[in-house]
Amino acid sequence: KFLVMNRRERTFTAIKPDAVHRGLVGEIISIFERKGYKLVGLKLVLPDRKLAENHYSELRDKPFFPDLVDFISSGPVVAMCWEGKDVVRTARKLLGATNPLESEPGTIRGRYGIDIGRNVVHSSDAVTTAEREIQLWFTEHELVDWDPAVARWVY
Ligand code: FUP
Repeated sequence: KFLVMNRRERTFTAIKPDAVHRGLVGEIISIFERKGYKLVGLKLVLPDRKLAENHYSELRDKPFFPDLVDFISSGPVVAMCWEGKDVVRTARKLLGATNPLESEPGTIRGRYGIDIGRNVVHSSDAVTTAEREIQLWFTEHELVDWDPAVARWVY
């Protein structure tokens, strides 16, 4: 029973405006697809300040909060929901550390980021955070519950 639930874990991942501007959207989606995760939600959003503030509400007292909100609401964000085994923690590994000096070269941030404030991608830091962020960014009917095992046209 645990395994079944675990395999359906979902996370919220976002491609930030810097990465959209730099043409990294396909590359980043590809990394999650090839890792083996299933895309259940995908849209391009221009987040308003309210959404950006709400998304980062836990950081509201940090000195970089105003810049962070400006940045996230400045340009398109690709909002995604990925599903699969341990996806919350694995996605964080694929992203790499927040600080560019600590993100390993093989990770998304390690490969593409040099600035902590423009660090290419976001992904929920815990299962409970993921639930909150998925609800914040997606409506229920925007999440598609599909099963790759029933794709009868793949031979
Ligand atoms: P992460 O979960 O890796 O995105 O990291 P945090 O939640 O700690 O930070 C959220 C965002 O705030 C980061 F993606 C970038 C920004 N940030 C700064 O701009 N300066 C900092 O010193 C720390 C974080």
